[in-house]
Amino acid sequence: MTRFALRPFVIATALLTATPFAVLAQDEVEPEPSATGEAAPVQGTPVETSPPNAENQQPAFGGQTRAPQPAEMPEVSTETVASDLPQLWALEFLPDDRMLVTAKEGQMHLIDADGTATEVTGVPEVDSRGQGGLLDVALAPDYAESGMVFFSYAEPRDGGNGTSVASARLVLDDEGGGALEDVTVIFQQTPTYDGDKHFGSRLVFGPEGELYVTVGERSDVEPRVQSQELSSGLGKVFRLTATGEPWEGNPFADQDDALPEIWSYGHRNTQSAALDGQGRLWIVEHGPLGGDELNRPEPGENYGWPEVTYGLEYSGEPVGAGITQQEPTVQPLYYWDPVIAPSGMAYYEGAEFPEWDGAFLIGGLVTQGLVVLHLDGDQVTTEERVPLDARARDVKVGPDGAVYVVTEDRNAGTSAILRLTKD
Ligand SMILES: [Ca+2]
Ligand SMILES: [Ca+2]
Repeated sequence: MTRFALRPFVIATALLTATPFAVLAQDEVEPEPSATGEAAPVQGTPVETSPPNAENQQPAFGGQTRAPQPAEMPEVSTETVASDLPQLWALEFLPDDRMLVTAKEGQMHLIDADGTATEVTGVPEVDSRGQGGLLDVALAPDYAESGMVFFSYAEPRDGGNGTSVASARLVLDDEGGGALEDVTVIFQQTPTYDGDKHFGSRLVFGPEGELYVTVGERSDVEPRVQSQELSSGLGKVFRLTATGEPWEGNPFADQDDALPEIWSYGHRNTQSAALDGQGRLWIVEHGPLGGDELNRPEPGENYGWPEVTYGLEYSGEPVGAGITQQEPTVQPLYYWDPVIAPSGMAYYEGAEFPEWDGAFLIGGLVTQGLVVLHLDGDQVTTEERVPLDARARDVKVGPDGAVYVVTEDRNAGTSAILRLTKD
């Protein structure tokens, strides 16, 4: 069963209750044309109006889900920067303001200001079946001097595949493209598993140059329980050096039978990660049927999956014993039911959208747009949505302060890049 398969009763629910700002779309089928824009959002009321998948669950604290919409919501203008690109996964801006993008099937491209894409050669072979492929890319903190880039991908291996991280030097050419040189695999998530789901991943450099790597737990019932096992690399956040060694001071470095690269555990499938203004790592995890989670992973902590979750199995049955809260697992700071299906994530600081200063912008695959979370400390105070009528795969704040969103059309196997400015 795939991550996005919805059962018929859920589809029926969506058809009956979908509203312009709570589109619960069946993910394997192109959704009905959205009614986006026909009604104005109402401040003070939650943007999510569909019924939860899990009817009888209670949040651990007020505001943990369905936060109200903010008083100030900007009008957003959208223009298409580039279209008919291969299906993309990730976007980063180079210091020269060009965009470096990864394509799921295993290519990288540089995109210039007029939307022209030119290939970057040297990407290793990837396993692009299912949710696999070439995944995230990150620039080294010293990229301007070193030219080093890091990328994650579903690596074909003996006996299956797994998420791996490689570094390379990006050598730009005079034709608008470039080449990856000195490609080195610095980290391999283990164990290898023969599947096509839940590879994660995101790569985020922290303020000291530490590299956070988020991964998945490979989805199936047999491997997913390894999220709780410290000897397994499934369902973890890792903290590494740029050469893939455990970062000094990692929480399990001195513990027998624990992987020293682990930062936190009990995660499901994390495709969304960003630093906040204080340099702290935040992530958003895919839940199953309900139960997408915002977390701020702290060292050595257990985030519960698959023993503690607000999500249900895709069958509608409880996950495990159906436990939503249990010490000492850490509660999500916020959760969604029904899901948004989180992809990329950015922390907004910029002049274009003063209303969004200090907010997280999260791409929604199922919700087909941006989710904007405003916080006070670690508490989510408001949630707003920016409908884009397309699956949002990655989100970045551009050097101009505009918001850039990678969208994908899986049926066509194409992507576009949208530029969002204030109307
Ligand atoms: Ca990235
Ligand atoms: Ca959790």
